[in-house]
Amino acid sequence: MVTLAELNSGKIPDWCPGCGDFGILNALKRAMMDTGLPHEKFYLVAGIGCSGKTPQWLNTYSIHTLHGRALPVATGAKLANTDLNVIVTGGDGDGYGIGAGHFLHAMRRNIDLTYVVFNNLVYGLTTGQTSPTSEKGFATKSTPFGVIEVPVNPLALAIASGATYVARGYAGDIVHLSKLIADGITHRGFALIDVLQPCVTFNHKNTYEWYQKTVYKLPETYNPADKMAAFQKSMEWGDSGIPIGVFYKESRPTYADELPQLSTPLVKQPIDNVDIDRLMQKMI
Ligand SMILES: Cc1ncc(C[n+]2csc(CCOP(=O)(O)OP(=O)(O)O)c2C)c(N)n1
Ligand code: SF4
Repeated sequence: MVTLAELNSGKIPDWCPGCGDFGILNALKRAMMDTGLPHEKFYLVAGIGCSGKTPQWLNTYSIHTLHGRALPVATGAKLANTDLNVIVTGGDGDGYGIGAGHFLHAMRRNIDLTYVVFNNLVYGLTTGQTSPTSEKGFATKSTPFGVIEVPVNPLALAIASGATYVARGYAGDIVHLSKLIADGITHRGFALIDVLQPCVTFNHKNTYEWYQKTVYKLPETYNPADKMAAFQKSMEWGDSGIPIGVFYKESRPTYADELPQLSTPLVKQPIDNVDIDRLMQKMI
Protein backbone atom coordinates (compact mmCIF):
# COMPACT_ATOMS: atom_id res chain seq x y z
CA MET A 1 0.00 0.00 0.00
CA VAL A 2 1.09 3.57 -0.66
CA THR A 3 2.64 5.36 2.33
CA LEU A 4 2.66 9.00 3.39
CA ALA A 5 6.41 9.16 2.80
CA GLU A 6 5.90 7.99 -0.79
CA LEU A 7 3.09 10.49 -1.39
CA ASN A 8 4.86 13.54 0.02
CA SER A 9 6.44 15.54 -2.79
CA GLY A 10 8.49 17.77 -0.48
CA LYS A 11 6.91 20.85 -2.10
CA ILE A 12 4.95 23.33 -0.01
CA PRO A 13 1.52 24.27 -1.41
CA ASP A 14 1.24 27.95 -2.34
CA TRP A 15 -2.45 28.15 -1.44
CA CYS A 16 -3.57 31.05 0.79
CA PRO A 17 -3.16 30.26 4.51
CA GLY A 18 -6.42 28.72 5.76
CA CYS A 19 -7.64 27.67 2.31
CA GLY A 20 -9.99 24.66 2.35
CA ASP A 21 -7.78 23.02 -0.30
CA PHE A 22 -5.35 21.97 2.47
CA GLY A 23 -8.06 19.87 4.14
CA ILE A 24 -8.94 18.21 0.83
CA LEU A 25 -5.28 17.45 0.08
CA ASN A 26 -4.93 15.78 3.49
CA ALA A 27 -8.16 13.82 3.00
CA LEU A 28 -7.00 12.71 -0.45
CA LYS A 29 -3.67 11.42 0.89
CA ARG A 30 -5.41 9.60 3.71
CA ALA A 31 -7.95 8.09 1.28
CA MET A 32 -5.23 6.85 -1.06
CA MET A 33 -3.47 5.16 1.85
CA ASP A 34 -6.73 3.70 3.19
CA THR A 35 -7.49 1.94 -0.11
CA GLY A 36 -4.41 -0.22 0.42
CA LEU A 37 -3.48 0.23 -3.25
CA PRO A 38 0.17 0.50 -4.23
CA HIS A 39 1.82 3.80 -5.18
CA GLU A 40 2.23 3.04 -8.88
CA LYS A 41 -1.49 2.32 -9.38
CA PHE A 42 -2.51 5.96 -8.90
CA TYR A 43 -2.72 8.49 -11.71
CA LEU A 44 -3.81 12.05 -10.91
CA VAL A 45 -5.32 14.34 -13.53
CA ALA A 46 -6.00 18.01 -12.81
CA GLY A 47 -7.76 20.93 -14.44
CA ILE A 48 -6.68 24.55 -14.05
CA GLY A 49 -7.36 26.54 -10.89
CA CYS A 50 -6.06 26.71 -7.32
CA SER A 51 -7.56 23.21 -6.97
CA GLY A 52 -5.89 22.09 -10.18
CA LYS A 53 -2.48 22.45 -8.54
CA THR A 54 -3.19 19.50 -6.22
CA PRO A 55 -1.07 16.88 -8.08
CA GLN A 56 1.93 19.20 -7.77
CA TRP A 57 1.91 18.62 -4.00
CA LEU A 58 1.74 14.83 -4.32
CA ASN A 59 4.40 12.46 -5.53
CA THR A 60 2.41 10.35 -8.01
CA TYR A 61 2.07 9.86 -11.74
CA SER A 62 0.06 12.90 -12.80
CA ILE A 63 -0.78 15.42 -15.49
CA HIS A 64 -1.86 19.06 -15.23
CA THR A 65 -4.21 19.55 -18.19
CA LEU A 66 -6.20 22.48 -19.61
CA HIS A 67 -9.01 24.42 -17.99
CA GLY A 68 -12.16 22.27 -18.18
CA ARG A 69 -10.46 19.40 -20.02
CA ALA A 70 -9.34 17.15 -17.17
CA LEU A 71 -12.14 14.59 -17.68
CA PRO A 72 -11.44 13.82 -21.37
CA VAL A 73 -7.73 13.40 -20.59
CA ALA A 74 -8.59 11.16 -17.63
CA THR A 75 -10.97 9.14 -19.82
CA GLY A 76 -8.17 8.53 -22.32
CA ALA A 77 -5.77 7.48 -19.58
CA LYS A 78 -8.28 5.11 -18.00
CA LEU A 79 -9.28 3.47 -21.29
CA ALA A 80 -5.62 3.05 -22.27
CA ASN A 81 -4.75 1.47 -18.95
CA THR A 82 -7.75 0.12 -17.07
CA ASP A 83 -5.38 -1.11 -14.32
CA LEU A 84 -4.85 2.47 -13.12
CA ASN A 85 -6.91 4.24 -10.46
CA VAL A 86 -7.47 7.61 -12.08
CA ILE A 87 -8.33 10.48 -9.73
CA VAL A 88 -9.34 13.85 -11.16
CA THR A 89 -9.14 17.12 -9.22
CA GLY A 90 -10.46 20.52 -10.23
CA GLY A 91 -12.68 23.41 -9.25
CA ASP A 92 -16.35 24.21 -9.72
CA GLY A 93 -15.51 26.63 -12.53
CA ASP A 94 -13.37 24.01 -14.21
CA GLY A 95 -15.82 21.12 -13.93
CA TYR A 96 -19.29 22.66 -13.80
CA GLY A 97 -18.63 25.64 -16.10
CA ILE A 98 -16.21 25.31 -18.99
CA GLY A 99 -16.00 21.54 -18.52
CA ALA A 100 -19.72 20.91 -17.97
CA GLY A 101 -20.21 19.05 -21.27
CA HIS A 102 -17.40 16.64 -20.47
CA PHE A 103 -18.82 16.18 -16.97
CA LEU A 104 -22.22 15.00 -18.28
CA HIS A 105 -20.82 12.62 -20.86
CA ALA A 106 -18.21 11.03 -18.58
CA MET A 107 -21.03 10.26 -16.14
CA ARG A 108 -23.45 8.76 -18.65
CA ARG A 109 -20.59 6.61 -20.00
CA ASN A 110 -19.84 5.52 -16.42
CA ILE A 111 -16.10 5.90 -16.96
CA ASP A 112 -14.35 4.40 -13.93
CA LEU A 113 -12.92 7.66 -12.54
CA THR A 114 -12.91 9.38 -9.15
CA TYR A 115 -13.73 13.06 -9.61
CA VAL A 116 -13.01 15.29 -6.60
CA VAL A 117 -14.42 18.77 -7.15
CA PHE A 118 -13.10 21.53 -4.88
CA ASN A 119 -16.34 23.51 -4.80
CA ASN A 120 -15.63 26.94 -3.32
CA LEU A 121 -18.54 28.63 -5.15
CA VAL A 122 -16.15 31.13 -6.76
CA TYR A 123 -13.23 31.37 -9.19
CA GLY A 124 -10.16 31.37 -6.92
CA LEU A 125 -7.12 31.40 -9.18
CA THR A 126 -8.39 34.25 -11.35
CA THR A 127 -9.02 36.33 -8.19
CA GLY A 128 -12.67 36.05 -7.34
CA GLN A 129 -15.22 36.02 -10.15
CA THR A 130 -18.58 34.25 -9.87
CA SER A 131 -18.67 30.57 -10.73
CA PRO A 132 -21.52 28.30 -11.88
CA THR A 133 -22.18 27.31 -8.26
CA SER A 134 -22.13 30.85 -6.80
CA GLU A 135 -25.32 31.55 -4.88
CA LYS A 136 -27.94 33.83 -6.42
CA GLY A 137 -27.20 37.38 -5.36
CA PHE A 138 -23.49 36.70 -4.65
CA ALA A 139 -21.57 39.90 -5.47
CA THR A 140 -18.09 39.66 -7.00
CA LYS A 141 -15.98 41.75 -9.34
CA SER A 142 -17.68 40.04 -12.32
CA THR A 143 -21.20 40.48 -10.87
CA PRO A 144 -20.97 43.64 -8.74
CA PHE A 145 -24.78 43.78 -8.38
CA GLY A 146 -25.08 40.09 -7.52
CA VAL A 147 -25.48 36.91 -9.56
CA ILE A 148 -28.73 36.81 -11.52
CA GLU A 149 -28.81 33.10 -12.43
CA VAL A 150 -29.64 30.22 -10.12
CA PRO A 151 -26.64 28.00 -9.33
CA VAL A 152 -25.83 24.65 -10.95
CA ASN A 153 -26.73 21.76 -8.64
CA PRO A 154 -23.85 19.30 -9.22
CA LEU A 155 -25.34 16.46 -7.21
CA ALA A 156 -28.74 16.51 -8.92
CA LEU A 157 -26.96 16.81 -12.28
CA ALA A 158 -24.77 13.82 -11.48
CA ILE A 159 -27.69 11.66 -10.34
CA ALA A 160 -29.65 12.56 -13.48
CA SER A 161 -26.68 12.01 -15.80
CA GLY A 162 -25.80 8.45 -14.79
CA ALA A 163 -23.01 8.84 -12.21
CA THR A 164 -22.94 5.65 -10.13
CA TYR A 165 -21.45 7.14 -6.93
CA VAL A 166 -22.51 10.64 -5.90
CA ALA A 167 -21.25 12.14 -2.64
CA ARG A 168 -20.64 15.48 -0.97
CA GLY A 169 -17.98 16.14 1.64
CA TYR A 170 -16.70 19.14 3.57
CA ALA A 171 -13.08 20.30 3.63
CA GLY A 172 -13.44 20.98 7.37
CA ASP A 173 -14.17 17.31 8.15
CA ILE A 174 -11.11 15.47 6.87
CA VAL A 175 -11.89 12.06 8.38
CA HIS A 176 -15.40 11.95 6.86
CA LEU A 177 -14.15 13.32 3.52
CA SER A 178 -11.30 10.81 3.29
CA LYS A 179 -13.81 7.97 3.71
CA LEU A 180 -15.96 9.36 0.88
CA ILE A 181 -12.91 9.65 -1.40
CA ALA A 182 -11.59 6.18 -0.53
CA ASP A 183 -15.03 4.67 -1.27
CA GLY A 184 -15.10 6.64 -4.53
CA ILE A 185 -11.70 5.21 -5.53
CA THR A 186 -12.73 1.62 -4.84
CA HIS A 187 -16.16 2.09 -6.49
CA ARG A 188 -16.30 0.68 -10.05
CA GLY A 189 -17.70 3.46 -12.20
CA PHE A 190 -17.90 7.24 -12.21
CA ALA A 191 -17.63 8.62 -8.67
CA LEU A 192 -18.29 12.29 -7.97
CA ILE A 193 -17.18 13.72 -4.64
CA ASP A 194 -18.26 17.34 -4.54
CA VAL A 195 -16.42 19.06 -1.68
CA LEU A 196 -17.58 22.19 0.13
CA GLN A 197 -14.37 24.19 0.22
CA PRO A 198 -14.05 27.57 1.91
CA CYS A 199 -12.07 30.10 -0.15
CA VAL A 200 -10.90 32.39 2.63
CA THR A 201 -9.75 35.09 0.22
CA PHE A 202 -12.64 35.53 -2.23
CA ASN A 203 -15.74 33.98 -0.68
CA HIS A 204 -16.77 35.76 2.51
CA LYS A 205 -20.28 34.30 2.50
CA ASN A 206 -19.70 30.50 2.45
CA THR A 207 -17.08 30.46 5.20
CA TYR A 208 -15.89 27.82 7.70
CA GLU A 209 -18.14 29.47 10.30
CA TRP A 210 -21.16 29.23 7.98
CA TYR A 211 -20.46 25.60 7.03
CA GLN A 212 -19.86 24.65 10.68
CA LYS A 213 -23.43 25.81 11.36
CA THR A 214 -25.13 24.41 8.25
CA VAL A 215 -23.40 21.12 7.35
CA TYR A 216 -24.89 17.90 8.73
CA LYS A 217 -24.25 14.21 7.96
CA LEU A 218 -26.87 12.07 6.21
CA PRO A 219 -28.38 9.78 8.88
CA GLU A 220 -27.55 6.04 9.06
CA THR A 221 -31.15 5.32 7.98
CA TYR A 222 -30.65 7.14 4.66
CA ASN A 223 -30.71 4.70 1.70
CA PRO A 224 -28.32 5.73 -1.12
CA ALA A 225 -29.91 3.18 -3.50
CA ASP A 226 -33.12 5.23 -3.61
CA LYS A 227 -32.72 7.55 -6.61
CA MET A 228 -35.77 9.71 -5.91
CA ALA A 229 -34.72 10.22 -2.29
CA ALA A 230 -31.28 11.18 -3.58
CA PHE A 231 -32.78 13.82 -5.87
CA GLN A 232 -34.79 15.19 -3.00
CA LYS A 233 -31.77 15.35 -0.67
CA SER A 234 -29.65 16.99 -3.37
CA MET A 235 -32.09 19.94 -3.36
CA GLU A 236 -31.33 20.84 0.27
CA TRP A 237 -29.11 23.89 0.51
CA GLY A 238 -28.86 26.96 2.69
CA ASP A 239 -28.94 28.26 6.25
CA SER A 240 -31.40 25.53 7.28
CA GLY A 241 -28.92 22.73 6.48
CA ILE A 242 -26.58 21.18 3.89
CA PRO A 243 -26.31 17.37 3.92
CA ILE A 244 -22.97 15.61 3.38
CA GLY A 245 -22.36 11.90 2.75
CA VAL A 246 -23.15 9.40 0.00
CA PHE A 247 -26.32 10.58 -1.76
CA TYR A 248 -26.55 7.93 -4.45
CA LYS A 249 -24.86 4.67 -5.34
CA GLU A 250 -25.64 2.04 -7.95
CA SER A 251 -23.83 -0.80 -9.67
CA ARG A 252 -23.73 -0.63 -13.48
CA PRO A 253 -21.14 -1.89 -16.00
CA THR A 254 -18.50 0.69 -16.77
CA TYR A 255 -17.77 1.91 -20.30
CA ALA A 256 -14.69 -0.33 -20.45
CA ASP A 257 -16.69 -3.33 -19.20
CA GLU A 258 -18.83 -3.04 -22.34
CA LEU A 259 -15.77 -3.23 -24.64
CA PRO A 260 -14.28 -6.72 -24.93
CA GLN A 261 -11.25 -5.15 -26.67
CA LEU A 262 -10.29 -3.66 -23.29
CA SER A 263 -10.46 -6.86 -21.25
CA THR A 264 -6.65 -6.71 -21.44
CA PRO A 265 -5.52 -3.10 -20.89
CA LEU A 266 -4.52 -1.51 -24.23
CA VAL A 267 -1.04 -0.72 -22.91
CA LYS A 268 -0.47 -4.44 -22.31
CA GLN A 269 -1.65 -5.62 -25.72
CA PRO A 270 1.02 -6.72 -28.22
CA ILE A 271 1.55 -4.38 -31.14
CA ASP A 272 4.17 -6.45 -32.99
CA ASN A 273 1.56 -7.61 -35.47
CA VAL A 274 0.27 -4.08 -36.21
CA ASP A 275 1.52 -2.76 -39.55
CA ILE A 276 2.18 0.87 -38.58
CA ASP A 277 3.54 1.71 -42.04
CA ARG A 278 0.26 0.83 -43.70
CA LEU A 279 -1.64 2.91 -41.17
CA MET A 280 0.70 5.86 -41.68
CA GLN A 281 0.31 5.61 -45.47
CA LYS A 282 -3.43 5.91 -45.05
CA MET A 283 -3.12 9.04 -42.95
CA ILE A 284 -0.52 11.01 -44.86
C1 LIG B 1 -9.56 28.13 -21.66
C2 LIG B 1 -9.31 28.94 -20.41
N1 LIG B 1 -10.21 29.87 -20.04
C3 LIG B 1 -10.01 30.59 -18.92
C4 LIG B 1 -8.89 30.40 -18.16
C5 LIG B 1 -8.67 31.24 -16.93
N2 LIG B 1 -8.97 30.51 -15.72
C6 LIG B 1 -8.02 29.85 -15.04
S1 LIG B 1 -8.57 29.12 -13.65
C7 LIG B 1 -10.13 29.72 -13.93
C8 LIG B 1 -11.27 29.47 -12.95
C9 LIG B 1 -10.84 28.98 -11.64
O1 LIG B 1 -11.95 28.66 -10.83
P1 LIG B 1 -12.26 27.17 -10.41
O2 LIG B 1 -12.25 26.26 -11.57
O3 LIG B 1 -13.52 27.19 -9.63
O4 LIG B 1 -11.02 26.75 -9.52
P2 LIG B 1 -10.41 27.41 -8.19
O5 LIG B 1 -9.30 28.31 -8.63
O6 LIG B 1 -11.49 28.14 -7.48
O7 LIG B 1 -9.90 26.24 -7.43
C10 LIG B 1 -10.20 30.46 -15.11
C11 LIG B 1 -11.41 31.12 -15.62
C12 LIG B 1 -7.96 29.42 -18.58
N3 LIG B 1 -6.86 29.13 -17.88
N4 LIG B 1 -8.20 28.70 -19.70
S1 SF4 C 1 -7.76 32.07 -3.76
FE1 SF4 C 1 -9.21 30.89 -2.51
S2 SF4 C 1 -9.19 28.84 -3.40
FE2 SF4 C 1 -7.34 29.89 -4.13
S3 SF4 C 1 -5.73 29.34 -2.66
FE3 SF4 C 1 -6.63 31.28 -1.98
S4 SF4 C 1 -8.23 30.69 -0.51
FE4 SF4 C 1 -7.71 28.88 -1.72
